[in-house]
Amino acid sequence: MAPSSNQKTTSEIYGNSNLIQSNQARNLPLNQIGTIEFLTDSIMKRIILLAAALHLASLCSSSAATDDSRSKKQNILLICVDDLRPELKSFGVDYIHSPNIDRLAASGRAFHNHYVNAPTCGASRYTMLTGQYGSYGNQALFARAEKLDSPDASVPPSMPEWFRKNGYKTVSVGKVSHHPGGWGGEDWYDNNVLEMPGAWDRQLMPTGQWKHPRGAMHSLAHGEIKPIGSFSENKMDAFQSAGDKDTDQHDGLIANTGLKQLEDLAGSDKPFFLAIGLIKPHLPFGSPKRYMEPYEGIDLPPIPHPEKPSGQTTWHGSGEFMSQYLHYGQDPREDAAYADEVRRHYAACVSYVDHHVGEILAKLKETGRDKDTIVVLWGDHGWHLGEQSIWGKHSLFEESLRSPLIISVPGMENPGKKSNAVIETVDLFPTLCELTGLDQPDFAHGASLLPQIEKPNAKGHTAYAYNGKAQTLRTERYRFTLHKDGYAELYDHDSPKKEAQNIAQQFPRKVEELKQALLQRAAN
Ligand SMILES: [Ca+2]
Repeated sequence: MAPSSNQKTTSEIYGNSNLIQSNQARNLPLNQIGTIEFLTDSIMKRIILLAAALHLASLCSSSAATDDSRSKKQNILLICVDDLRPELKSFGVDYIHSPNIDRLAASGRAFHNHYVNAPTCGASRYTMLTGQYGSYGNQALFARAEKLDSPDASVPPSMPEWFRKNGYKTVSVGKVSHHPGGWGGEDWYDNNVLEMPGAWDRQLMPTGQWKHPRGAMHSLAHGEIKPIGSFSENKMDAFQSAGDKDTDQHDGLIANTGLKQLEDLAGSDKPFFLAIGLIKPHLPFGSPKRYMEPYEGIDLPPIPHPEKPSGQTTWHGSGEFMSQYLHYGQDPREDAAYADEVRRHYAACVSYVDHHVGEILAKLKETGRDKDTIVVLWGDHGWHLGEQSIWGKHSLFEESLRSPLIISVPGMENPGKKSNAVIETVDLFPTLCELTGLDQPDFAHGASLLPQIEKPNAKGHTAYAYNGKAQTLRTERYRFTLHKDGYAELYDHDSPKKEAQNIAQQFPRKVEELKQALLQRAAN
């Protein structure tokens, strides 16, 4: 199973990223990087700084507001975690060992009803990074990049590009956009094919013994990577507990590179936007051995609503999990002991990621930049661990769409109080602009979460999502799903059955009301 070609060292990646920096500058459309805009920017910066200072004075405690760090904009540290459902102690899952993310939640605002806009990596990251709803599919950002090359196309800047244009140094480490590193081409390692042109001053992806970003994306210990064509043969194990060191599985490398970048950026005069993307708990569920220890021999709570839904829904046959990985004849849908084994390995991956989050937060504190850095932790979508008889994502049920979002602002009031407001991923872009005093991106589809950050009891709005076959709208009480053929699902979260019972037939007026609301959201 050892990969055979295209090995590059980390230092080469650093070298190539310098090349990318110059390529990006050359490729930026003139209307986004023109001289007039730069001249205007210096004037705008003063206005923005004044507005930001006034705003932060009201948001922050007096000690934080008088800190020297207010002389520049606050930094952003964005930690993206792949396929992380709210499987965390701070989100109510008691048996999970997640002390570091829990500490972040205790210092900030944990959004317990954050919903992604698309339950798959590429399409969800598109919405987070552009602030706009987009097409469904993992190639959404590459399709956007192609449009940038067209002289007629009008493509608004992405979130990192928006910050970059406003004086931030922007750096991406690991899986931030869909491809770890943000490149396309063979083995996702062609530095001339960018997923997000203009976004990053530096984009880094350590590969180590996994050889290339495609290998690192689906990896296990000892450099094992997922072979191409794994639907039919040469599959890899679905889970694994192996290795003594954190770098014996791949995320340890991403964390180490992220720590170095954080150290470097912390000493810079410029504000920074650093995004670090960890790949676990994405399949295969592999983590170093010690992360399994908290879960050995413990009883897991029963899987809620494990029955396959009847009637037309967005249920699927768990193809990614069942067909692309080895299960040695076992099936968690029919075997409770095997189901728990899978759940334990997912939990171990969560603890592995949590450890790296702890390292990153400790480094931020060590540099002193914790005083002027907004920290965001975002899961790109959820994952069914057997609920509705699904092992995977891609559905439009709660388990696929709900994911953790934590925003911690230095000096914020009521830290540690959770928000139950229904909010969605596209809200992040306007939120970070408001928090840092940047101009609002009027092209973004979301709403700033400043009300919920200031007041944990503030109401939210509705959350819209899509998966290519259907669209869905989550309100505070209901989930309404509309299929392309017009079929409707309606679920009442105030009822004991929640999403285990479609009540659309009984409540046609509610269906019509939510259908109109959904279509209005889809049209925007
Ligand atoms: Ca994902």
